[in-house]
Amino acid sequence: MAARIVAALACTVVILRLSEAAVYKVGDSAGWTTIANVDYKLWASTKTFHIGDTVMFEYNPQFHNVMRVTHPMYRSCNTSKPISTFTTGNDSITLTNYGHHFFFCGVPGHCLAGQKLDLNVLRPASSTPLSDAPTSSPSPSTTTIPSAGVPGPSPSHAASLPSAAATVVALLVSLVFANFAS
Ligand SMILES: *[C@@H]1O[C@H](CO)[C@@H](O)[C@H](O)[C@H]1NC(C)=O
Ligand SMILES: *[C@@H]1O[C@H](CO)[C@@H](O)[C@H](O)[C@H]1NC(C)=O
Ligand SMILES: [Cu+2]
Repeated sequence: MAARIVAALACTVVILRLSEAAVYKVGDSAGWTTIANVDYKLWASTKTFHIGDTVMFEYNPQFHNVMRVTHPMYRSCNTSKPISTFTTGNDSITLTNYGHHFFFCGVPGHCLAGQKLDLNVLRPASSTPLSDAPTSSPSPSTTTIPSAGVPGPSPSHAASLPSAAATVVALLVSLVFANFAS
C-alpha cells in the first residue's frame, strides 16, 4: 500500500517537472524588427504557448519598442492607448493568462509594415489542467501582465495549480480507501 502511494507521488512529481516553462525569442535570430520581413504570424503559429512561458523581444531601442494592446487596437495599428509599453530592447514578458496576447511596435508605420504579434495561449482540453509552475524566479526585466481583449472567463494560473494538487490528494485518498475496503 505504502509503495503504491509512493509510486503515485513519484509519477505526479515527474509529470509536474516535465512541464517546464519555455522561453521564446520573438522572430528567432532576426528578433523584433521590420527590416528582415519576419512573418510574426507564421512565427507564432509554429509554437504552442503555455502559461508560465516567456516571450523575449530583442531589438534596437533606438528604432523600435513593444506595445501590449487590445484586439481592436491591434487590428487597426492604433498606438494611442497601449496597455503597456516596453522600451529596453530586451523585454521578457511572461504569459500569465489564457487567450490572445496582442503586441506591436509603436513606432509610426512599423505595425502597418507587419511588426505585430498575436500569440494565443491555448486552454487545456482536459478539465484537470496540469499546467506548470514557473520554478525559477523571474529576472528583474521580466514583466507579468494580464491577458486583454479576449471576452469570457479566464481561469488564472493560480487556480490551475490547486486543481493539480487536488487531483493528487483525491488520488491518494482513493488509494487509502481502496486499501481499507479490501
Ligand atoms: C485610436 O484609439 C483611440 C482610443 O481608443 C480612439 O479615440 C481613436 O479614434 C483611435 N484612432 C483611430 C485612427 O482609429
Ligand atoms: C536578454 O535578456 C535575457 C534574459 O532575460 C538574456 O539571456 C539575453 O542574453 C539578453 N539578450 C541581450 C542581447 O542582451
Ligand atoms: Cu519598430
